Amino acid sequence: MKCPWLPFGALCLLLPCCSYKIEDELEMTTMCHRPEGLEQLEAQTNFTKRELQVLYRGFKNECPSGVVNEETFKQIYAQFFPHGDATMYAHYLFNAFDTAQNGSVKFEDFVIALSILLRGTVHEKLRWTFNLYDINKDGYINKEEMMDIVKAIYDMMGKYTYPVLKEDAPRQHVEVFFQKMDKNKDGVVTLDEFIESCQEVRTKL
Ligand SMILES: [Ca+2]
Ligand SMILES: [Ca+2]
Repeated sequence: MKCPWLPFGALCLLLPCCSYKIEDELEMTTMCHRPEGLEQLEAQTNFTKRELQVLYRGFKNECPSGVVNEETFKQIYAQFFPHGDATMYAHYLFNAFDTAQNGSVKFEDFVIALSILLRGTVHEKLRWTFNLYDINKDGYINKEEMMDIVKAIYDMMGKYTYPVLKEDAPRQHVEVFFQKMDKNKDGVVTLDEFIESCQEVRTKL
């Protein structure tokens, strides 16, 4: 069975119990974990109580302390991209998960983001991605922020993946993306502009 996380690229690597196994695991899972506030989480996410229990078990296995910090994100990504430098991408991704901006991601934060990325509407997924790109969280994506994220992705992939990549390739990509997204040409991309542009791409595909 194909992993449903593939469309989200490297993000799937954060899942210790990759979601395509959830159903299998449900068969054998024992009800030993009862994270607090499960009812509330069930209401806040698109997961069932049993799925939440499986996810919780995987989370606790990987992170016995119950929280993930930025260093954990970096370690996970470094394992999967040994030929690249994933430090910056892991940093930006962590900030997108760390909605309270307090340096740690709890199970609740993790599962709410996961629910959006796996089972959210297109609109919810795009809103989450917008927040990832909006590095300083001021509600706009500027060209520098887009450049930083794209560069971080190129760094993570490393030189082995794109041996013929030219030095200025990231900048050229960003220029093209930005021109398309910044509809009113005011130098920043708003959430509405972002969603509109992404949906144009979707309908063309
Ligand atoms: Ca911004
Ligand atoms: Ca604009």
